[in-house]
Amino acid sequence: MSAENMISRAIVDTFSKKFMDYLEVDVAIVGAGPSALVAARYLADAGKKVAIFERKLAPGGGTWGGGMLFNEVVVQDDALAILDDFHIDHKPIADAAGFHTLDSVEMASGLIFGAMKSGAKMFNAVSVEDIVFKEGKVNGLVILWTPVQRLGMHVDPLTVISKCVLDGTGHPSEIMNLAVNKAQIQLSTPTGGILGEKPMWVNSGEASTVENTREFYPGLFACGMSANNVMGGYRMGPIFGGMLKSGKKVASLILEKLAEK
Ligand code: 48F
Repeated sequence: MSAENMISRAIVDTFSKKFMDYLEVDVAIVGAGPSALVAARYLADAGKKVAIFERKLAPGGGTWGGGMLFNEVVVQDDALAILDDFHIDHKPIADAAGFHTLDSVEMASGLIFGAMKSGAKMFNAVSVEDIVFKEGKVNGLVILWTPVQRLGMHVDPLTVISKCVLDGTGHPSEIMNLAVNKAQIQLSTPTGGILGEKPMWVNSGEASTVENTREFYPGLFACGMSANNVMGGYRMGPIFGGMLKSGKKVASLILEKLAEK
C-alpha cells in the first residue's frame, strides 16, 4: 500500500471507529468552553462515556482571548483546586487578596488536554442543530459538520443518543432555546422559558453562574454562561472561577442523575 493511502485509510478507519463508539453515550456535551470542559473531565474521571461536540475547529470557547485579547484571566481562591487538578499554573495578584491571574492560552489548552486525557471524546467542527426528543424525553443530539451548516448545503444531519444532555453553549444557550422553541418544553425557571442575561455585575454574575447551574428539564442540564442566561443572571467578563465551579457542580449533578437510572 502506498504511504498516501496508508495515511488516509488509518485516519478514516480510526475516526469511524471512534465516531461509531460515541454515537451512544452517557453524557452528550454541547460546546467546549471552560465550564463544559471541566464537567467533561470530572464525568470522564468517574467512568462515564462523554462526547463533546464543538462548533469551532478549536475547542476552548471564550478562554483563549483573555480580556480584550490581553491573554490573561483572573480566578478566585475557591477555584484554584480545579486549576490544580488540571495542572494549570496561576499566580496571586499582589494587591488583591483572594484573586489570581493565569495565562488564558495555558488555561484553554490545559482544560482541553485534561478533559481528553480523562477519556472525554472531542468532536470538533461539529454543530448541534437540534435535540432528539421522544415521548416527552430528551434523548440526544442532532449534529452536522459546521462547514456544511455554514455553507447552507441541503444535507441531512446525524444523531447521537445520550442519557443526559449538557448545554455548555455559553451566552446564547442554544440547546435550551431549541428545547423551549422546538420541543416546547417548560424549563424549571420562574417563567418556564429563558429569562435572558443581564449586563455586567462581576460578583453577582460569578455567584449566580454556579447557583444557576442545574437540571432544567429531566435529563437536560446547563452550565456556565448558558445556565446564567437561562436564569437571567448578570455577566461577569474575564474572571473564570464561576465557570470552573459551574462545570464541577454540573458534573456532580449529572453523576447523581445517572446513579438514579
Ligand atoms: O462561551 P463559552 O466559552 O462557554 P462557557 O463555559 O464560558 C463562558 C466564558 O468563556 C465567557 C464568560 C466568562 O467570563 O462569560 O464567555 O459558558 O463556550 C461555548 C462554546 O460552545 C460552542 C461555541 O463555539 C463555544 O466554543 N457552541 C455554541 N453553540 C454550539 C456550540 C452548538 N450549537 N453546537 C456546538 N458547539
